[in-house]
Amino acid sequence: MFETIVALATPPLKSALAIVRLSGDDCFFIVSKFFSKDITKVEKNTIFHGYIKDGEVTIDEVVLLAYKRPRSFTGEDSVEIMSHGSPLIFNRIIEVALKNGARMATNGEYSSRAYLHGKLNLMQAESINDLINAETEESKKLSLMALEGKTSKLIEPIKKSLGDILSLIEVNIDYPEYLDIEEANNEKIVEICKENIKYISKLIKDGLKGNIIKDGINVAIVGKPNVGKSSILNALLNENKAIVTDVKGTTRDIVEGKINLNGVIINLFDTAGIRESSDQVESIGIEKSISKLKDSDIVLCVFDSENLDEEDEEIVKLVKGKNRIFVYNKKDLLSQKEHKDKLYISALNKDVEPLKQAIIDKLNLSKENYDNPSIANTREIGLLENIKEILEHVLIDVETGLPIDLINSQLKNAYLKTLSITGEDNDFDIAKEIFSRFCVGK
Ligand SMILES: Nc1nc2c(ncn2[C@@H]2O[C@H](COP(=O)(O)OP(=O)(O)O)[C@@H](O)[C@H]2O)c(=O)[nH]1
Ligand SMILES: [Mg+2]
Repeated sequence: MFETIVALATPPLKSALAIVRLSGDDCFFIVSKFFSKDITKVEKNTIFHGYIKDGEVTIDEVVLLAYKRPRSFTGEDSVEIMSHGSPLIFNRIIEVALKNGARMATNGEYSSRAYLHGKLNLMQAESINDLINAETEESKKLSLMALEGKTSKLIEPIKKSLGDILSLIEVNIDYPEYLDIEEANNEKIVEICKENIKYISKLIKDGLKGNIIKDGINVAIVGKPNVGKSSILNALLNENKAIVTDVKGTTRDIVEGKINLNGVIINLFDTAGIRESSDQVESIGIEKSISKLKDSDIVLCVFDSENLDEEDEEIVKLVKGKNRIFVYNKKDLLSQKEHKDKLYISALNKDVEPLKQAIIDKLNLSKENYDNPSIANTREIGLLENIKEILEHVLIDVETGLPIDLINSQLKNAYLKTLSITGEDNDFDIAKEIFSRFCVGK
């Protein structure tokens, strides 16, 4: 039994029109109680014109779309009421719907029902959220490919080959007397595991790239005081966002900005200069800088072009192991010859193009990363990593001669994890967790 849910599908603002959406088993029955026409007999998708009523009181003149299941987004009987876009009107429509037996939809409940009724798989449902939140054209394009089901197709080969080998092993375990059935020998298992490991590694690699295009990356600007970090932020943003002075310790709190480089959102964080400081406020700022540099994807390590000292060396130590770019600022003041391998810029002269290019190079994105579907979702990538680990384990176990039924159970586990990527394992708990991140009305 699917209760009838109601929510506003358009923004809660004044506009020309608003859409109130209902979906559920009793949807047509409930709507007929407050609409001027009886829609309970609807057999196919139909458009109506009529009035929303609360008893004798008319609330609005509307256009109503009735979708007969299964030909609706959710796969249930659904209604979209197009009213005039005044909050007074759409809120009243929701109120009468509630009064007549509907209940408010929870976060992502429409998409979750579409998933439960087999209209969307989990990857597609997740992509709806990505599509709505996409900040660049490029990110929107990737999310759309996922919604269209192109991304889920990437999982098919894993599902197929693991499914094949599992059934082969099962047959061998259950009917050892049928010798003509192809033997699921170790060689075959090893071959399939190796093929899948290779394929999954590529999916993960591409997925992480896709994830950068979809979600952007965090870049921290760090260095000792006065090297020009805030000036670099301002030059990259092309605005005077952070305060710039020649007083050491000017920046204390983290200053944020956002730029779009080749369709990738770069979240920039200008930080307090790192040095020994006895000033309480500055010290807190420095602690923030260090924690920011630790959880950034890329760190821009800024130095003065002219001379490096022990303070700079401390910074180099701090960013050890991070994905980093060494930036030599104040190129305009450089008295000696430029070193050919170093990246020189002048934030003062807004000469930061080489830095932008260095960030783009670090991202290492190819045309394929922008044009092809990829599994760019953290949950999905996590599952791929699990599957890969299991298969790597199976390879070791085959080598050490573990009995086939134990290997079989590991392969089964890998297969189940493959199904949970698309939600075909009916693991509704994962689904719940995902849909709770949606906003109501989707
Ligand atoms: N000559 C020159 N001065 C710069 C450049 N970048 C920043 N400065 C100056 O260096 C001082 C410190 O800059 P600021 O951006 O506040 O450094 P921060 O402490 O690292 O954030 C200011 O006086 C800036 O005008 C540059 O490329 N060339
Ligand atoms: Mg600063």
